[in-house]
Amino acid sequence: MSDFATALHSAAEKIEARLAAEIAALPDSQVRDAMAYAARGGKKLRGFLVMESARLHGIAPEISVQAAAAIEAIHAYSLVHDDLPAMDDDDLRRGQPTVHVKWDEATAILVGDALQSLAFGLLARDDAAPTPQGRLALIASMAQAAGGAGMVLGQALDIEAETATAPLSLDEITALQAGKTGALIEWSACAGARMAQADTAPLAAYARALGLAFQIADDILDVEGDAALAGKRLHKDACAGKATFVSLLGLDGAKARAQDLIVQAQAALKVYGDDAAQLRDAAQFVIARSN
Ligand code: GRG
Repeated sequence: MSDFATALHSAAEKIEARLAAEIAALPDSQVRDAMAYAARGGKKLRGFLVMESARLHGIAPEISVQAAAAIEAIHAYSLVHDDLPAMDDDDLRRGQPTVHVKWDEATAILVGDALQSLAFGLLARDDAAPTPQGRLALIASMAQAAGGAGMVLGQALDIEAETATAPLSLDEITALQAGKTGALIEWSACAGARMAQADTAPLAAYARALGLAFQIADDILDVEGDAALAGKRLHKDACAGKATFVSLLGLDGAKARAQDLIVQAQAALKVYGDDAAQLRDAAQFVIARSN
């Protein structure tokens, strides 16, 4: 494994264990079991960004793992709700039946709600940041990133686009994705600076380019990933006539744009020097990934 893959794997294990322990401490219930199921697996890339950004600011992993678990709880909630019949209506997530398929829709709604509450609870813990001001900054910015000015807004725009008379323009799809997937990625990359009450601007610039590259890579994977080639991945957006970065830029254009964004993301990290090597590698990983 490369240094980056080892670092991502090691962070993912810590984050997953933290999240599993939090969920296991809840009263025994079906919703608790389904939360544990929804929180398992995945790359834990957002949590990794939190821990790397914290390390850049001299914050120990024992502290940053709380915020890393919190963002992964929010991400897991968003996936459970996104998979619901009222939204994307997906049967599989991370290679397993989705929560509403394995249990039912009511359980899936409650799992998302409870994961979101869990996330805010984690950020409010004494050990979520070195100072109360740091914790408050994490909580306030999470409310912004996850809510009606961030991820939820992006998701709402995406749903509206399904019934729009014309496909979205490049600017519109870029704005939609900045909320839907970009806001949580930006929160993650800025989290360490917030904990330390330091400048978030270089990390925000990094994350904005990274988030967009991530979404473009997702659109590319939809048309040429291993699963797509095997006919297993449903590229619903393209099938539904919805605009994607690939439909708007062409496959080669989308790849070139993603690569440009990675160069841009890496350039934004200059101020941190060699300390930001893992974040630079994370950017490359985002466009080279196969899932
Ligand atoms: C329901 C409010 C609400 C929001 C949902 C994030 C989101 C908004 C929907 C996800 C739809 C989707 C599959 C978007 C493509 C990009 C994306 C977020 C992929 C999943 O993220 P990964 O690849 O997943 O980081 P893992 O499984 O590795 O955690």
